[in-house]
Amino acid sequence: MKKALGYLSLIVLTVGVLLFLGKHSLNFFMFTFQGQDELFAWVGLLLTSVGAIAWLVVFKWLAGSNIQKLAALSMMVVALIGEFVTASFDIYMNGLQAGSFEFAPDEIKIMSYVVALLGLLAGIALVAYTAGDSIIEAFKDDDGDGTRNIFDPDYKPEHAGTEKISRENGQAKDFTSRQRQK
Ligand SMILES: [Ca+2]
Repeated sequence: MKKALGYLSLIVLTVGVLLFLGKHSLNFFMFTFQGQDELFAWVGLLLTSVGAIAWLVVFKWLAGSNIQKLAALSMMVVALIGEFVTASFDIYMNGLQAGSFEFAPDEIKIMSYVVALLGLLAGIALVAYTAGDSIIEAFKDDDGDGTRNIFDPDYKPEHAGTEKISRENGQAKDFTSRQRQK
């Protein structure tokens, strides 16, 4: 039950951040595509919020080789930066249009960055939470030859995979025994 609440929170956070920054990104793309071309504005989300989630899924469950992992991870970062840039620009434009009688454009600019940065940090935190272990794994040096796993052609992910599963099983056992003691 508690775990279900945890998952629910994670989903609410992910969807919320996706909607918040995604909507601002979408506004920006709508601004660049007018009239009938608005459909393409939605495709633009593949470069930002939706793209970040999609690359995260690719990194975690699809990418096999090191190059594929590196590409997925790089694109995830690119998409998050794209999200930050497009969303902050849209927030800024809205701020300017909303009648900037009391605020100087610079103040609106700073606040736009802060708001978009909050979204970016939430996005990074969600990425770290869902794929952090895999990312750390990719940047470890398991065979100790000085080359990180993700850059190392000698690295065998299958071996690390079984090792990881047995470690997870160990933790699961610890957890249940601790639960029983309570
Ligand atoms: Ca290595």
